Amino acid sequence: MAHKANVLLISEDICPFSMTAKMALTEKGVSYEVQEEPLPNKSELLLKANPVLKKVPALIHDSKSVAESLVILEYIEEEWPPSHILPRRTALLPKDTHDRATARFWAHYGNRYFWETALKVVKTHGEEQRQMKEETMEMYMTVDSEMAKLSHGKPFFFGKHPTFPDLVFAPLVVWIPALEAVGGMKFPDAKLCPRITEWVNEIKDHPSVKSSVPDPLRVIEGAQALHERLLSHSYA
Ligand SMILES: N[C@@H](CCC(=O)N[C@@H](CS)C(=O)NCC(=O)O)C(=O)O
Repeated sequence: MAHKANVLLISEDICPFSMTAKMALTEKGVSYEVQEEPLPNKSELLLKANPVLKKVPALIHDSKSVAESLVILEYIEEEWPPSHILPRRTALLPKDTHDRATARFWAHYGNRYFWETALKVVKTHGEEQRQMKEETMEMYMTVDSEMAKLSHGKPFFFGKHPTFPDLVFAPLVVWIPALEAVGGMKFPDAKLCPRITEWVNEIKDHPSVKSSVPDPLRVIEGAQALHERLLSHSYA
């Protein structure tokens, strides 16, 4: 059963960082409301909730705001800590201290390096886009080999349950088709990246992921609009 909490997430439906925050709240069974921003237009509420960076996602809990998706993940894990007794709540970090640090490292890598580069595949064109595709491909391969070592044959980065890095990379389930349709970037072949291919197949059916991502066609449409908007600016 969802726990009652006064939680509002300011989001954009195609934004991978917003999807991660939705997945974390769902994993914890926290009921929340969503305000989807019509980016590039920003509501007064977003500007008030994240006055420094003015980006989604921003979480408002009991009238206090938290910005940046990785900070939001940490907040959610602390505010609704893992519990075996009712209300049961899943852990979003592994138990071992070193594993926790490693989970945070891969979440940071996904947020700061992977997504920033992969999104540029749809935000750029020409030589710059070619370079972004190459860098994204290299990162897929890095993540593939590291995930293979960390997961010890289990479905997710740190075992049977998704943790921070799984939730950071999980929006790929709807972004892979958009990167291909809008940026011409194919997902690596299963022979090249077997572990991440298996992981995508597993995580796409995970309940908190399924309920937090939009229709892939909507992501393609949003990515196309972003591509056209940014290109018309760069030619202006
Ligand atoms: N590092 C931030 C990235 C957030 C981000 O880039 N959000 C984009 C949408 S996906 C945004 O709000 N863009 C509007 C803008 O930059 O003005 C996070 O993890 O929350």
